Amino acid sequence: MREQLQALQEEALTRLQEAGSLAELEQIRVQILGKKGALTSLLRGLSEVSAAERPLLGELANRLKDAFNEMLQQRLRLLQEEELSRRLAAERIDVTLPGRTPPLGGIHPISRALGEITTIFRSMGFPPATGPEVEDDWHNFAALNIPDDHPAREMHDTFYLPPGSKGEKRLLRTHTSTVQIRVMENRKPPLRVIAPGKVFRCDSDLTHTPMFHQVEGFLVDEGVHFGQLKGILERFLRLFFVREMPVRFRPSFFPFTEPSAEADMGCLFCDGRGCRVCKGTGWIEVLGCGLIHPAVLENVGIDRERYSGFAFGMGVERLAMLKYGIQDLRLFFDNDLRFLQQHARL
Ligand code: 2U9
Repeated sequence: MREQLQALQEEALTRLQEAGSLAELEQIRVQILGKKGALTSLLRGLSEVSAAERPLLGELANRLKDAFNEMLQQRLRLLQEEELSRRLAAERIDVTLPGRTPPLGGIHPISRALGEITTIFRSMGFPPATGPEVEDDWHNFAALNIPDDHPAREMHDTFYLPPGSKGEKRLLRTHTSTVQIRVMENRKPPLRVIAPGKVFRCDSDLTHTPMFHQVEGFLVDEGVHFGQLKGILERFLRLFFVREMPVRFRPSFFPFTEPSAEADMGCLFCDGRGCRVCKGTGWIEVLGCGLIHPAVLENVGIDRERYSGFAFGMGVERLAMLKYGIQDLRLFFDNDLRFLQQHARL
């Protein structure tokens, strides 16, 4: 029995040493310590040996069991570590590989231009304000000093909606000045905001779409003058187009500003020498602006003797076409994937 135990010890430990996988280790454990295992049946045979030999053999058997278990644990740890290293090597990820671009769409060039314009004006202290697209006559026309017989009110320019529940006239706003009227009605000067958003005019041809985007802006305070307006707009144009260029202001007319002006910038495509884009003039019209008409201030309850203000307005499609070199206004609205993939920023 003693020899058998010794032989079993040698055999068991050698087999553990040589086992190459966790499954093999488990198999050996069952063959030695399992119910029908070699050591288990030897131990069962202990009852047949003489009482004098039993303690010694019992102790031997226990030592074998301990040695076996210890070696088993050791091999188990080693093989588990090997297995983990193998898996880590096989499932390694190269985090320096460039990411895959998911086909989730992107930022439309109009949204991109709106974002860039908003960022620039925010940096100059003009936060964005918003308001409803369905408006009433007061906010879109009357408050802005646009008289009843003004051509901009004619049916072919304004989309009128069925009257509201109290019979009031309703329309789609034709400019975002409506938002600024609401800001003036609800807050006290000094005021400074821009109003980016959709506007609607019943007009559709090569250079007009019935819906387009505007950014208007205004400032109301004491002692506001035209020089400040010129400075703000020149700085905006140079930041937006990322270029130094000359800017000039030509007298113009709007019912809501007095004096009024249109701003031209030196043509970016020919540096003012004259080309197709600027129709040979060297200048491109980009903005309208002026000092807020005192009648408008009065309409919203701002003291016209104490306060003055400037205002400006620009068409986002036009600025985006110039900045990104887009030739045709309709491309913004066609949703042609080739155009979107070329111009949409992800
Ligand atoms: C208030 C008072 C005055 C906003 C202004 C313009 C001049 C202008 C056009 C540019 C191209 C519209 O998108 S466009 O067709 N806008 O020329 N807008 S001054 O004047 C205001 C605004 C709000 C209370």
